[in-house]
Amino acid sequence: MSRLIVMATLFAFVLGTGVAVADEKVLATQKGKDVVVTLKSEAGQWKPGKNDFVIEFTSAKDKAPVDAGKVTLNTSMTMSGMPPMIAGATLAPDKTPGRYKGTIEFPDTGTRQVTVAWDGAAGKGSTKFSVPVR
Ligand SMILES: [Cu+2]
Repeated sequence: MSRLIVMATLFAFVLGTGVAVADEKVLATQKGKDVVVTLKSEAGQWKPGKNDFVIEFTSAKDKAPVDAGKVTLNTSMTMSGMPPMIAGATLAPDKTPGRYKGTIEFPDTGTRQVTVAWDGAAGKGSTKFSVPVR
């Protein structure tokens, strides 16, 4: 009886994990000295309108999840003849350590300069990279 329950729990766990991984494609990865920041979403790219995405922080040494504490993500796009277009994301920690869920909205296509900043027990840092919206 108890073995059945263990089996069922394990099965549900493997199934749950498998689905979560299969559903997400990498948008961008930025490797820092200590931390690797990975941006993922179901579509694997950002589009105009509302976008759901995930940020994961892992150790550059052993790929273990890193609790990044308070995380912010801001984007900017330079367009000629007008001030830069700024968009920020709302981020909330997910159930898994080092994993954050976010939503961001873009009015148009074009390459965004993305700045991710974090401040937690494991340290403070920030990184910049670019992501196309198409
Ligand atoms: Cu624009």
